[in-house]
Amino acid sequence: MNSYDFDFGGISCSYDASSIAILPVPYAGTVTYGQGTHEGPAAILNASQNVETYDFTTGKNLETLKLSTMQMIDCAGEPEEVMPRIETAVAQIVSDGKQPFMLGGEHSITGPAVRAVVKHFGESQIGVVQLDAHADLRQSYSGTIHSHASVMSRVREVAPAVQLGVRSCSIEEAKLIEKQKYIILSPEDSLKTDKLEKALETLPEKIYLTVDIDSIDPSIIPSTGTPEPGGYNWYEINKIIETIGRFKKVIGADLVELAPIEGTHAPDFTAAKLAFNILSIMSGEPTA
Ligand SMILES: [Mn+2]
Repeated sequence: MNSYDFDFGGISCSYDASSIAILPVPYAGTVTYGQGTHEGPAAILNASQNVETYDFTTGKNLETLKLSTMQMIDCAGEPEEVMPRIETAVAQIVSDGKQPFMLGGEHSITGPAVRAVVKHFGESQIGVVQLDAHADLRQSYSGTIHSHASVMSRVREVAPAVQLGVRSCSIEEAKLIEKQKYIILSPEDSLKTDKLEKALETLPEKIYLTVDIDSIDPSIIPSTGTPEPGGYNWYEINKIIETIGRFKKVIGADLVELAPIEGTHAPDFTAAKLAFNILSIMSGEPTA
């Protein structure tokens, strides 16, 4: 399953008329544990066809979103070849005045997307919020600086970041976090509104939001490369996303690391619905 015939959610604006461009990036080049993240974009696009566009709990009508779904990025080749393709595609979307929303793919794809938005909006204009089980702060991993386990090191080279939901890292990363005074909140701390607001206050108004699906508890999402117990439940992650949307302007986002398990479609559907909720805060769609 490496191709798709779908527009996200069955919503098909022309690219010109759209305000958000969905960019599927089926990259899995540096995966180190569970395989299958290259199938994530197609699984999310497929599941999104079955998500009700009216949300009874929030009163949001997602049919009002102006979405266009782009061709999948060609992810064949070494990371040094693939990363520039991603940066170029995201740069084009933002220079056309649209918000990029990437469907991964493994987490390393966030690095070039953040570089593109920082180049477009200017240094110190963009902050990054990451929802993730892992700190992803290794300088390099398995011989490449473009590893999923290094993505926040790449991000922090170009933009300040707040990392939420983190519950796993190496001792070297823990020392780095302490030395650099990086703002990294556990799932529990990030759910305390005062702590979350204080963390968000350190960032510029414009935010790139990167959501690793493993920030959610693996009992809900077993379909991910590196599952880590102790994550958010459905209501918790949405509460955090809502809070980010209330305090910041989300100018770009991604949802990464879904590795679909054949026959287990609830995680794919959950990811598609989460994508809808992220798109909803990006568009500023009012809550009833
Ligand atoms: Mn990650």
